[in-house]
Formats: sequence, structure tokens, C-alpha cells
Amino acid sequence: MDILKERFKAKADAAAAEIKDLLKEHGNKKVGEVTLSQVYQGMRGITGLVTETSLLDAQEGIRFRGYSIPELQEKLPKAKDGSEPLPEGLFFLMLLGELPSEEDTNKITSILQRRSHVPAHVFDAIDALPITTHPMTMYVVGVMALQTESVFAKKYAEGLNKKDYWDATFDDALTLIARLPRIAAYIYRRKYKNSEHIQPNGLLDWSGNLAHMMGFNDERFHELMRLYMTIHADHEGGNVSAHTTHLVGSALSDSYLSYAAGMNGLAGPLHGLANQEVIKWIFEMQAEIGSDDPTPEQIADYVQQTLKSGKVVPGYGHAVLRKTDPRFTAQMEFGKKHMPDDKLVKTVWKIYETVPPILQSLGKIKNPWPNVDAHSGALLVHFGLKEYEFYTVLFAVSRALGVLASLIWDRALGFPLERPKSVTTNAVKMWLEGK
Ligand code: FAM
Repeated sequence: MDILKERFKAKADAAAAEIKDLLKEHGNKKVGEVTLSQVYQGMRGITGLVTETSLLDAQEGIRFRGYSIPELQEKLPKAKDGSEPLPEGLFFLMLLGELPSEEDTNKITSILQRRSHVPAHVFDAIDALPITTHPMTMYVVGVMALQTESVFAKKYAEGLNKKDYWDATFDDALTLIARLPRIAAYIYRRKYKNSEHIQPNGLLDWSGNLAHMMGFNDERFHELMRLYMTIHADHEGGNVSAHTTHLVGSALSDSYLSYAAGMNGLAGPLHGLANQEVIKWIFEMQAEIGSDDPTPEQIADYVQQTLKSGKVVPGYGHAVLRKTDPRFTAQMEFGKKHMPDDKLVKTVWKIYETVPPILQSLGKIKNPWPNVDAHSGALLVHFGLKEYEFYTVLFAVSRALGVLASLIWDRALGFPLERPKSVTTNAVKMWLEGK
């Protein structure tokens, strides 16, 4: 751990010096103009944040520290006999900014294994909730209960030098990431498997252990988890979960408080909850049509019905992307390799052929193409994970890697409190009248 911290600190000091010079020379340069529409419409397209871990291109999709998803699948270390990347390697890449060796990846795995013990009061807090509670609510309650363990909060209360904020954040972030699979699996077994819990296997990789504790032992499911945890980890800084984690962290709230806040945002249906909405929508369509193998015509009719009732087609559209999400494509490739004849997976592919032209014909939707959530549920159902209310918890476990790596960088670079300006419509009217 100390060597990892030293390597990180050297990178962060070099980056901080570079940013200082950059701002000294170019600090007054304009990065863009803001229109009144942007102020009212969710600040789309306004550049106002720095997130070092990944960058989203509207046409090409996400790149993590410069690497696309297919490149990560090729270059990141794999589990023994596996072919999907280990997300521990992606975490190293996002944190250090360089591709990890196998040894680097194993080091992260072993740090996470050693820190994975979850204190009993966290399970008590989850158990105190009614069984009908949504899994994302249980998850955030579990994370909040774990906040008792925050090194940052404790050291801050004792009087922490601001130069050391990053160090305590580093400790908290790794401990939190290590414990999330156990919390997620505990919620799954409590809610859906009669509280028959499965103990962690200290020899497994981070995602493999999550799959094991949930009760899925098919090695292909372990592979799916490794891919899933890699592709959902980060999507630059402006999305609701990343931005919220960063915003709350800017008040020097610790990793637990900041991450829990971000995950409350992930639990919204326009963001991470869309993966449960997609499968729910497909199941409802199957029930209405009376077939688990709908034709393209039947799908098109159902899409029109959804739109007519004033609802969105879940899994389609994006605030930034303007092409098919490469995270969708990666999952489609996984489906072609492991389950090409699965009816539900094939339905997802038929929806992919049917929905974009319909959405395009409406003229108002900026991106008619599928996003990450359009595909994930069908792969999970294939292995028997049909409890779709749980899906966003998996997304949340993965998202921890990106938002917490970013939070460590925020503290290392000394980023300040975030506080943009807001206006009232009255103030806007007065400004327009020149008053
Ligand atoms: N179905 C129906 N209408 C849609 C739509 C969809 N899939 N996507 C966008 N629209 C509508 C949108 O509601 C808006 O309508 P109004 O003008 O009547 O309010 C109009 O098209 C223009 O929206 P936009 O500019 O194209 O998209 P936004 O940037 O405002 O919103 C999304 C982006 C993702 C919130 C939106 O596309 C959506 O609601 N999609 C369905 C939910 C979903 O899949 N979310 C997951 C996003 C995912 F990537 C993630 O965060 N995990």
C-alpha cells in the first residue's frame, strides 16, 4: 500500500505543478460561452469540471485515461483462464494514469482482499429496514453505516493538515471499495435468498468474489461481472453520480458520505436505474404481447404505445453520446460469444434494430441510440439473476472505482469547494431589460 501511495503521490505532485503552470500562463483564456438556454436546461455542453480518470467523446464514447473499451479488453490483465479485464487493473489505470502490470493488478486485488471485512453494525443497519425496501436504499444505508470507519473524518476532527487530505482519502477509498461487494451480496441474499448468506472467499478477485457471495458459480458469470465492473466504472465527471460525488466531496465530506450521495443520484430512473427499467419494460412488453419472442412489428407497436403514454424508452438516448454506446457493443459481443441463442438477448438486439429509427422520426431526441443500460439486464437474466430491482446495485459497486479514484485526485490536487452561481427568473428578466 505504501509503495502504491508513493507512486501516486509522485504522479499527483507532477500533475499539480503542471496545472499550476498551465493556469499561470493560460488562466484567463475563455473555454466557451454560456447561453441562457444552457442555464435553464441542465447546463448541457458547459465545460466546468476537471475529471482526470476518463473522457467522453460524443461520437466515439468513453476512454479511460486514453484507452477505449476494446483496448482495455486487450491490454488489462485478466484472471487466470479468463478473457475479460480485471477491474482492479482499471482502478490502477484510473488512479495512476498508466497501464498496470499483472503484479500491479494483483497488488490491488490483495489490498482489497485484506480490507474486505465488513463490521457487524453495517449488517444490523441493513437488517433494520423492511424487506420491501429497494436494494439501492439498503445499499446506501449500508455505505452510510460504514462511515463510522472513515479515517479522513477521524483525522480531520483531530486536526488534519490539508497537505495530507489525499492520504486519508486514499485509505478510505480503498477500504470502501474493498467492502462494497460484501454489502451488495448481503443485500441480494437477504432480499431474494431468504437471508442465506455466503461467506467471502478470500482467494477470489474482487468481482469473482462478488459473484461467489451472490451465489453464482458459473465461471462465465464471473467473467460477465469482470466485464460489467470494468465498463460501468466511470463516464467522465458531469454525469449525476460522478458529479454528485465530486460536489459533496468538495465540502470535504469523506469518501463514504460523498460516494453515498453520488449513489442516491445513480438510483434515479434517468441515470443508473434505467437498467432495471429496461428489463421491466421488456417483461411488460412480453406479457402484453403474450410471447417471449416478439417480432420487430410487435416491438415497434409497443414503442409507440410507450411514447404515446408520455414515457421514455428506457436504455435509449444520452445527454452527451450521439452514437451507439461502446459499452452496449461490448455487452453485445459478450452475448454473441456466450449466449447467441438466448431469446431475451436476441430481443434486445431486435429492439436495437427497431427503436432508433422510431426515436429519430420524432425529431426532438438528440441521440436515438442505445446506452449501457439497454443491454446489461438481459445478460444477467441469462444466468438466473432475474431480480431486476437489484441491477443498479451492481452498477453502483462498479461506479465506486471511478468516482473514488477521482475523489483521491480531487484532494491531491487541492480542488476547492464547488459553488457555481445561480439566478432567479426575475434576475434574468432584469438583466435582459438592462437593469
Ligand atoms: N425515449 C423517449 N423520449 C426521449 C428519450 C427516450 N429514450 N430520450 C430523450 N427523450 C426526449 C426527452 O425526454 C426530451 O423530451 P422533452 O423535450 O419533451 O422534454 C427530448 O427527447 C430531448 O431530450 P435529449 O436532449 O435528447 O436528452 P436529454 O439530454 O435531456 O436526456 C436522457 C438524456 C438519458 C435522460 C434521456 O435520453 C432519457 O430519458 N433516456 C431514457 C432513460 C435512460 O436510458 N437513461 C440512462 C442513461 C444512461 F446512460 C445512464 O446514465 N446510465
